Amino acid sequence: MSCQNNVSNDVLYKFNNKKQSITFKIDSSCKWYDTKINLKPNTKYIFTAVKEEKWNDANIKTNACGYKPSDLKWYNPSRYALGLADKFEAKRFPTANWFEVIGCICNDSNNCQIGQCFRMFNCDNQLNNEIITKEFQTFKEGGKLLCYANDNSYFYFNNKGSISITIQEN
Ligand SMILES: [Ca+2]
Repeated sequence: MSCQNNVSNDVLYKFNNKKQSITFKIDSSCKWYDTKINLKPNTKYIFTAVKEEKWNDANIKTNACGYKPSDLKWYNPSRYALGLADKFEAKRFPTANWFEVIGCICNDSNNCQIGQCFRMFNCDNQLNNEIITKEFQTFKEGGKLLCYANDNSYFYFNNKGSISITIQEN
């Protein structure tokens, strides 16, 4: 399945008042998912996903925090292939998990630098409840929010499914 980016081109979502929230679905097969959401500078945002909502990297089912090769069963060949790939920093955002949601504040996906991207959730330290979240993320510069499932640039073809993300301005 190729990338489905269903956000209409002529709709530019904006947060008009505080406490407003916007929910959208990121398709894992999109190298860049353009949310059309403009985030403001120096404003607090809360990002949330549901732990039970899953998407697939080939045959690996995971959630918005993704997975580490060591999470896979010993007999899964991906465990070793991806472990080796990690040594070469083969995923787009090397310090995040495979298939973790990455956000970028970047108006042009062709010219988006890694420094404009961030881990959308606090995946190294999640509370044991049914949501995945990161509270009070602020950005020095505002701009359009682009997202992706963290993967190797050449391996989006075997990605399936999408995950709902909610952003609330606090
Ligand atoms: Ca993949």
